[in-house]
Amino acid sequence: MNRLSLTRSRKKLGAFLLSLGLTLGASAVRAQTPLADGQVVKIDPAAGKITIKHGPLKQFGMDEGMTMVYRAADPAMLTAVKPGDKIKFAPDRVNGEFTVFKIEKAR
Ligand SMILES: [Cu+2]
Repeated sequence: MNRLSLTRSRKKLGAFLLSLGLTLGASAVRAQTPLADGQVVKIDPAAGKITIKHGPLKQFGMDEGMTMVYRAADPAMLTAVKPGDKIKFAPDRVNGEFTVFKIEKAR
């Protein structure tokens, strides 16, 4: 291996480690994010989507409550709740798409 290609592969490794770090960082943020309150309006298991009515989520520029569709990070989450259930959920935006990472029934 000549010196130039060694430098190139180091750069690739660096970029890989950086993206790995960003990915881990994002999930760490998710784990810490306080759960939002909401209510299940509709579930579409085939599409892996859930419609949730929720209050303001200022971190996403949602200054007022609304009803909106989220993608479920894991479709299995959608079997644990049904329309009408009050929930606590962990939302985030992934590639511009609102995604829910965790759903718990609220007591
Ligand atoms: Cu919203």
